[in-house]
Amino acid sequence: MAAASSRNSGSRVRAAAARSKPAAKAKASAAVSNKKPASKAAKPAAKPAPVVKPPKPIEFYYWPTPNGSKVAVMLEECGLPYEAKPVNIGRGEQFTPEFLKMSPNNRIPAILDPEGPGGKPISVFESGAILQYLGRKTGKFYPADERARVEVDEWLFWQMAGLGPMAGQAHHFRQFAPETIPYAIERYTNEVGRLYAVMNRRLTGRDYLTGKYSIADIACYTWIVPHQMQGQNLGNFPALKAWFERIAARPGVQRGMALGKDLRAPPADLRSSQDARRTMLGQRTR
Ligand SMILES: N[C@@H](CCC(=O)N[C@@H](CS)C(=O)NCC(=O)O)C(=O)O
Repeated sequence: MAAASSRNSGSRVRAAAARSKPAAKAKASAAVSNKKPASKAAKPAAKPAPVVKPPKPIEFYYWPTPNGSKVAVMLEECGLPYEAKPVNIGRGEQFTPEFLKMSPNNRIPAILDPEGPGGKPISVFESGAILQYLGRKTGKFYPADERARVEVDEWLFWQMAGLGPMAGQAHHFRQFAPETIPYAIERYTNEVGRLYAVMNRRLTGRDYLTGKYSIADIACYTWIVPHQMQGQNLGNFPALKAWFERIAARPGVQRGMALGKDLRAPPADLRSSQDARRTMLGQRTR
């Protein structure tokens, strides 16, 4: 597995800096109180400010694909410190025993949070489960109110079970399949088009899939980014297009989408690289 991306140290510092502010204030006020003239009666020595340890970074195992980018966006949006650990899925790094311990389905993304429940490490695989975990951990983009949460879950699962897999098949048959199979191309392009129309209807008169910007929007967004590879024209879906541009304008989304950009291989590389083809497209029962 490759070493942590240096791009990421920036976000780690940024999140850590935000957290250290209260400690800095506490120190400053302690310093001010120390300057007071000694009073007649000796006062007990001021308690030293508690040491606030910066949170340990979350280890983020990823490759810059729609499922990997979802989690990158969420980490950036939440301002969580993280260490990016690229897993080159074209070279088969998803099959290493260390990775399979965290992600038994040999798929990215996965995270390892050294400060999980009870302060103990926890690993999570499946992008939807990771988004929910980070949402619960931070209280961000995943409402605690049950009615609002059910709505977010509905659209998150819609993406996980519908949009993602169908768009993935469209990518496969349109760009990567060794032979052109018109039936498969038509079937998956039509199904993705149907799903885009469902989203377009949902987004008509709304800014986000549910009440507020949430993990459901994040999950769907990264799958709409490669709409051209799915044979879709956003111009046919005006509400979806407006939503897409709204999400794309968010700085956290832009930072998340930029993670690992330099690692991304153009589709033509996967089509022509025999090794990557065997690894990615030739998997059988193990
Ligand atoms: N349902 C999984 C799907 C993950 C997935 O398909 N990941 C792909 C990249 S987007 C992968 O790791 N492929 C490696 C392989 O095919 O061996 C999730 O959302 O986490």
